[in-house]
Amino acid sequence: MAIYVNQLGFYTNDKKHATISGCNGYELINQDGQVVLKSEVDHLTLDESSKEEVAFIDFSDITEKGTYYFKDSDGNQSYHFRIGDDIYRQVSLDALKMFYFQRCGMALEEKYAGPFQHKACHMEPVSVLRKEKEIVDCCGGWHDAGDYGKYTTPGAVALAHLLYAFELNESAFDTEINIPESGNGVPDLLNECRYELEFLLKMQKENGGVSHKCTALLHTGFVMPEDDEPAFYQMPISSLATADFAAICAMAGRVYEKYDPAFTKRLHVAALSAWDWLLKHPSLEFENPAESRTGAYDDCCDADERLWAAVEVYRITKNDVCLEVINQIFEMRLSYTALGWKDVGGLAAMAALTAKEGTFDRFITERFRNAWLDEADRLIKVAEANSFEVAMHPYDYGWGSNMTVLTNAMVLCFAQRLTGDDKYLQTAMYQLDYIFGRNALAISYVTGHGENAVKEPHNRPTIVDEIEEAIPGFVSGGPNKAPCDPDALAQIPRNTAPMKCHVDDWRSYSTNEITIYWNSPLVFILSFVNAKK
Ligand code: 9MR
Ligand code: ZN
Repeated sequence: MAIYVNQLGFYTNDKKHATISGCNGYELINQDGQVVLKSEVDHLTLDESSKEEVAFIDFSDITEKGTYYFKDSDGNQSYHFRIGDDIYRQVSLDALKMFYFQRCGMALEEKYAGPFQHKACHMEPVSVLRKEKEIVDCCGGWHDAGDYGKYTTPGAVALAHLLYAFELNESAFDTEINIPESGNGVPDLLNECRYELEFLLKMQKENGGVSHKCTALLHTGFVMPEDDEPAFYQMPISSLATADFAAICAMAGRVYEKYDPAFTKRLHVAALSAWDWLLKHPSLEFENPAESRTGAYDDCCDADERLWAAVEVYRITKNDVCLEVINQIFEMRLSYTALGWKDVGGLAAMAALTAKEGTFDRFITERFRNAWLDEADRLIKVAEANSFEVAMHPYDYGWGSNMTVLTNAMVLCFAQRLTGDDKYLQTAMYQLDYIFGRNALAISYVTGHGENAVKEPHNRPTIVDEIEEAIPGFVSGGPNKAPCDPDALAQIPRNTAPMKCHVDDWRSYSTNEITIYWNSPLVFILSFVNAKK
C-alpha cells in the first residue's frame, strides 16, 4: 500500500530505516532507475497509532550518494529522498531563521527576509491591563505562533532549547543566517535570542514579578502583523512567568558572558529580582484575565518552574535558599525530563547536569541523572515497539504532538551526551525520520523541506502574504487526536488513527499551526545531528 520514509534522507554511513504498510515487498530505486535493493517482507504487525499493518525496512547497506525512492509490491511509489552528508544542512539554517521571521517590532527588510519582507508591527507602547494609565514599552520579541501574541513562558522555554543547543554544540552555529546583526562578531543564534531576551526584560515589573503575556484581548483576524490594529496589553504577573524568566535570564547571562559582560550583568540583576519576588510569593499566582481570549498558557502547578529557577539561580549565587527550594520540590512527584511550555522539570535537570562538577551535591545530580536515563531508556523501548520507531503511544498525539516527538528526541540527545552512548542519538534520529515523512500521512511537517512538505500552516503572514510558498523551516504542530477547530473536525472523520489526525489546512489551528517552541527543539536536535558529521 505504501512506504513511508524520511524525505530529506540519510547520512551515507548511518542506519537507514523506512516503514512499509499493507504489502509484502518492495524495491529501492536509484536516480538512474536501477533497482538497488529488492526484498520481501514477511511479517506485518498492526500499529496502534496509525491503525495500519506495518513492518520496518532496513536498507542501511546502501551507501552510495544520490536520490532514491521505493516502489512497493502494489506498484506504489514513495516520495523521493537522498543519501548524502548534507541532508540536514539547509533545514538547520531555516529552522533557526524561523525566529527572525517571528520578530515583532521591526520591519523585516527584503535583504534579510526576501519575498517575506513586511513593515514594522506592534510598535506602540502598551497599557497595563486594568491599569490603563500605566503605559509601558513592550516592543520587540517574537510572535509566539500563527497569532501575534507574545507570551513569557513559551518564550523562555524556546530560548532555553536554543541556548542549550548553543552551549552543547557551539560549533554547529558558525554559519551566518543573514539577519540584521550578522557579522557583528557574535554567533547568529545568540543575536537572534537576544532579540527575545530584550523583550522579556521589558516584561519585568519594578517589584521583580514578570507579566505573563503581552497580547491583544482577542486573536486578530487574518492580516499582516503591521495591519493588526487592536491594542496590545501587558497582562498581570504570574509566578509561572516570573520563575521561567528568572531561570532563562540566569542561564542567558552565563551564555553571553564571553560576548557582552554588561548584558550578563543586566540579565543576572533581572534574574535575582525575579527570584526575590518568587520567594516573597510562595504559592501559585496565575490568572488569565477574564477579558483576555488569547492563549492562556495556563498551568496549575508552578513547582517545576520554581525548580528550574532555583537550579539556575543557585549556579549564580550558591545561595542555600535555592537548595532548600530544590529539596522541597524533590518531595513532590514531578517529571525531571519534561521540556515543553508547561512542564519544565527537564530544563532544571539540564541546568544541574551541565553545571561544573561539584556545584551540586551528589544527591541532586544523581536524582536528575537517573531520572533522565530512565526516561531515555523508556523512550527507546517505546520506539522499538513500533515499526515507525517513533517514541509515541497513541495517547501522546495531542495538540502540538510534534513537540512531544521532538522534545523526546531532545531527551535522547542529551542522554547521549551524559553517557556517550550513540544508541540514544540513533533513536533521536528516528524521531527526525518521523517528522520528515516516515509517518502514516507521508508528510514532512517542516515547510519547504521534503517532497511532500506542509504547505499551508496556520501562520497569519503565510496565509495573507499572497506568496504561494510558505516560509521554509517552520514546524507544524502535527496530529491531534482531539482536534478542536471546525475545519479539522469537518475533515478528520471520527475514529481516525491518532497519527493521521492532521490536516494541511491554514484554518486548522489545532493541527497545523506553528510556534516558536515547536521549532526550537528541532534546532536543538539538528545541532546534535550536525555535530555528529
Ligand atoms: O501549544 C499549546 C497547546 O499545548 C495547548 O493545548 C493549546 C490550547 O491551550 O494552546 C497551544 O498554544 C497556542 C497558544 O495558546 C496561543 N498561540 C498559539 C499556540 C499554538 O497553537
Ligand atoms: Zn508584531
